[in-house]
Amino acid sequence: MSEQLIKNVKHAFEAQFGYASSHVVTAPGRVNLIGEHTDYNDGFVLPCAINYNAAVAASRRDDNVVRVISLDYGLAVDEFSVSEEITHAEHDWANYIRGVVKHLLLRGYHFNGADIVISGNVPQGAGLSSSAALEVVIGQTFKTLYHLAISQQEIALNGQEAENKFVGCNCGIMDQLISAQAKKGHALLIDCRSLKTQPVKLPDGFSVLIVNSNKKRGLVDSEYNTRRQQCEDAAAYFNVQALRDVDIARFNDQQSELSSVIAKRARHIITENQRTIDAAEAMRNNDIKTLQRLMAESHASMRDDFEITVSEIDILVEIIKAEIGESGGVRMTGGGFGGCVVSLVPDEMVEQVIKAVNAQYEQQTGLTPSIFICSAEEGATAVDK
Ligand code: GAF
Repeated sequence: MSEQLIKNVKHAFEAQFGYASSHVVTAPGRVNLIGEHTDYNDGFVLPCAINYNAAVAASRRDDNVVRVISLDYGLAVDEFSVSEEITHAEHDWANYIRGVVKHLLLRGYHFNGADIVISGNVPQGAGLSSSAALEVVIGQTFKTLYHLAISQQEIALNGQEAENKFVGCNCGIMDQLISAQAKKGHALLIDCRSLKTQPVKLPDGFSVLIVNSNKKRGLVDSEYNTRRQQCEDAAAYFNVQALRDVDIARFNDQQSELSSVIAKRARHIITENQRTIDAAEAMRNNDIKTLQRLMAESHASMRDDFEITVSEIDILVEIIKAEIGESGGVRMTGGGFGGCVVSLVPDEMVEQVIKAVNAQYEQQTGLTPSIFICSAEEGATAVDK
């Protein structure tokens, strides 16, 4: 799938700019197996990168101009100068690029201009991090073109900073970090406080099946920011830097004066952190039964305590759960309010699960699902010269 994407950006570069690109760079979207909304609470997450990417063909320019052509927006063009004064663009997609370039400069990296053609096949608005893939691919492009001495971790932090400060979404670090640092065949257990990562091999004989509910996500940013504020209020109540610092015993002991809504939000984060650590351990031990239970508990916690699922997502989870029983796991993935479910399905049951989803989901919701069988892929990389 991404070979086609790479061909497309290379050919379009030559057709649009009249010469061959010097480099092609890709960065993947991601799916989170468990650990939802824990990243901005300094907690743990367990995502893997998927075989859907943002791809760039690029070459240096020496006139301080960045000229970007987007294949996904009908060859729309954005042009700006390399300067710390970069302002907002007319097109939303271009703001991710401008934000990344501006923040690289603010971090003290020096570089000149670039010709860029960009395209992606990460489904947009599905909770699979098409924005993070875009931020990371641009950081990786300037690193590659100008041999910048920037680590993969800093490319991720820079992408997050661009999204927080330039695009205006207060996201955590998970999506950019997994897109920049993922390991093929593995999920990464990320400690979002220290940013240390531990690769955890995906269980043999299982497929990562993602189903997009195609439920249009509404109010995502405002609901996301509200959840974030509620978590900060809870951390202030417990007098800690972040909810990462509260365990369930302390929560049960001291939560009585919290409002019921804030208590539910905090309980999700505190229990989800522990589930994420336990899920990584279960994966290491090939203990699918435990993994299945933790994913089911995570889903229930997102539905009942954090209140970020919608009925279409709950229906999808039930359809898949009824097929796989205790042989695999399923839960909502990503920020919530629509988007996708992720499931770990034994290879021999994949066809049966797809059949069940196709037969039942549309009938129950009126929406047509999109189904992706994914592999866990490597993070951002320059693919050729
Ligand atoms: C979105 C955010 F961008 C991530 O940082 C994370 O908080 C996630 O929602 C929820 O786990 O993808």
